[in-house]
Amino acid sequence: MNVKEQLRRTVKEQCGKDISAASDRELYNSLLVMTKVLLENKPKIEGKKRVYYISAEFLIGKLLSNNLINLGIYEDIYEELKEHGKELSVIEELEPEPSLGNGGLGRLAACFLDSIASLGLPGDGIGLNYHFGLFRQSFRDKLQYTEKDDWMEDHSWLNKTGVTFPVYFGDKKVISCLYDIDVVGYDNGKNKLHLFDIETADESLVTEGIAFDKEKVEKNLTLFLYPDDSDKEGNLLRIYQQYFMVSSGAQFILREVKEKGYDLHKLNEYVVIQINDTHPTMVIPELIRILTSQEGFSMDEAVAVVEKTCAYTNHTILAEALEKWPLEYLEQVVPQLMPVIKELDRRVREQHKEEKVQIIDKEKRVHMAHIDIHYGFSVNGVATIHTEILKHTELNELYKIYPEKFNNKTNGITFRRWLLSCNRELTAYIDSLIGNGFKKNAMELEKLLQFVEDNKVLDAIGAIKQQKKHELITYIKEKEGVDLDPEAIFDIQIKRLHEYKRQQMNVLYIIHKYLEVRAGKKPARPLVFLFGAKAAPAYVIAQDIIHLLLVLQELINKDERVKQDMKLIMVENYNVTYAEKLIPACDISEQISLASKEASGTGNMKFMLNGAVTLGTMDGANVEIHELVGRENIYIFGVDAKCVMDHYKKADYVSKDYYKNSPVIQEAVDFIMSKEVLSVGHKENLERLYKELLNKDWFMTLLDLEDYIRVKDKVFADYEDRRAWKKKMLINIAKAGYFSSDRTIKQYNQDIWKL
Ligand code: 26V
Repeated sequence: MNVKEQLRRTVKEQCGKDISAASDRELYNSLLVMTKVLLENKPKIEGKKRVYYISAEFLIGKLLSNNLINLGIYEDIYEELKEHGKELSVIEELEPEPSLGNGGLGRLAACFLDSIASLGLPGDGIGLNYHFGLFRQSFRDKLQYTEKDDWMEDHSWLNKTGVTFPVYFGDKKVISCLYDIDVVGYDNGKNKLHLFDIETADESLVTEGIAFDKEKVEKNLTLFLYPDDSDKEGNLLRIYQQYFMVSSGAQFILREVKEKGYDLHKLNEYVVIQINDTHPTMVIPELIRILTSQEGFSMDEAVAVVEKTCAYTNHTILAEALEKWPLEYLEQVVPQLMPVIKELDRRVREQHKEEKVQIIDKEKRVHMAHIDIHYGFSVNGVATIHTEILKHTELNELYKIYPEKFNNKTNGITFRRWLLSCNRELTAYIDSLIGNGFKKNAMELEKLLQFVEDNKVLDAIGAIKQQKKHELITYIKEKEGVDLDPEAIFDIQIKRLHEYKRQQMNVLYIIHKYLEVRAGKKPARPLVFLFGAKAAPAYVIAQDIIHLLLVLQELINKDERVKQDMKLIMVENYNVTYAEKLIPACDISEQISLASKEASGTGNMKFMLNGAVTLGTMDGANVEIHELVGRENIYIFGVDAKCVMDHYKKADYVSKDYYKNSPVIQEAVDFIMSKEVLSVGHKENLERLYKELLNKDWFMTLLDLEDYIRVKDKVFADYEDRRAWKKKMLINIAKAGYFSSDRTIKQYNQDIWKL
């Protein structure tokens, strides 16, 4: 039976009617049922050795379209629906997006699962099934509000397996239940994403917004992703979650190995565990605990095999994000792990005197990354510059002990989602130019370079960008109620809200521009500034930046004097689905982190692939984008990482000096406390942000602001040479192949996993 016939039959069985008579909801349900059957029938990818990618986050996004693409039936389904007057893109809107991640780290994990399966490698994800994921964001009174995000439905991609494991917190026992989501490769077999949950989770524990009783662990454990960690209860809950994840995961892995009859003493020949940031670090002591207490291993034997099995990826150098748990907290939550952790610490102390490499420090805090580095066989950063900083600065003392463990794996993105699915028009056009080889070998995109002087091709690429702008405009009108001009330049910054990413610098540029336009200096064409970002609930300054954005949005969009020339939109509840609409419509990709702080970034790669030009600092993967596209095809500004690190070392950056010496900076910063801004905003938020910029500015916004303004003005001017701009677009697309996560995963496999 062909797919079209199968769809007709499924709809009939499920809803008792024809496709044309079925509602979009009924069609969505039928598509879900049918696709799950097809997934069920896909062979599991097998091999002697399997990688387990353990991560507290998997930001998988909606799955329908991507599953249809990977199963190779998207076009047939699309056509069959169309013939009956139905739109697949409308139907898929009904699928809820599971928000099981904060940002780049979780999305990377999802891209990796897609590539692992698409390359036919045996590998599964292991994580947690958060009932309400990360919060849903809403804006009221120009402030961020947080609500629970109830993404789970009775019928979904999630399959209950019936497999359970006991997990102990001291003598408190909970039962861990395994749920699976099938991960099908592009034209390949399938792996699984294993998500653990507790049977006793109680959703009624959530009172208002995302508030809940943090102490009833057996009820709240899997309700939310990373609950508020500003207080002790929040921190303890995080440790509970992490241990629950790794204990379930370790038991699951060992069970698979034993079922196959493998010898646990050779665990590393059958299993490799990739530890995604420090959140799953306790898998190391947990495996050692299980092997010694239940499998008859000596401590030496257990340590020897576990350290050949585990590999660690670092995703940040920010001190506040590098986990150091108070020993006392661990003792309270996981007393059974303490003898192991203390023994691991003792062994390190015996070998190394340097205080900076110890597992338990003088303040009795456990450095999770140090466990990973001493007791794992590989440590990798996520972009060249990031790995170099780890080796020579942040983790230098450890690098000196284990130079052979350190390696770089520059991040990548799955082109199935970030090109084939989100930009079908561009995909089809590329296909018509260079054939479809690029879908399996992304480097073939370089074949596009032969068209760099071809006006017809350049115009076609420009026209596709216009079409995607029109689609975004319709979406934004519906979601945010704002009208946008398709002739405008679309300048977009979408990412977690954090001072190091410097959304506040973009805001200061917008203030500067607004004052200029208001004074009569009109831009050559309208400018649209788009933002999307969630801020951690306890991160006060981040809330203030959102507030300023929303205040300016009101001020600017209502101001008759500038209405034709500029618009500012902060979209509500930015997520993967929103990113898929924004990215194809973007002209200028804002990647403006303080050099040295953004480990890699992956949004930068998604934008480039869709023909946006990067405006960025020499940070993270921007450095590699710059190298690939050349200086004509990217806009770089600001100081470099070395300069930033010198400032930190000498503690000689004084933001007020930059403020005092520059009328332009002064005018923009002072506007935050102007009468007109205060008349629509809250003094408390605005004043706090103003003072932060003047008295602290830890991420050196004012240091780079003037250069940012200069270069950004040049970008807008250059956009007017339409032919030259379209060439830049084409070159960015052509050079994006390197950033396919297929390349990244091949490198992980060659250097680390060896599957
Ligand atoms: C998370 C948080 C959460 C609460 C507020 C403070 C804070 C500070 C930093 C972080 C980062 C945690 C690790 C992370 O998400 N890293 C990101 O990993 C991406 C994938 O490798 C990479 O592209 C991003 O540059 C990096 O920030």
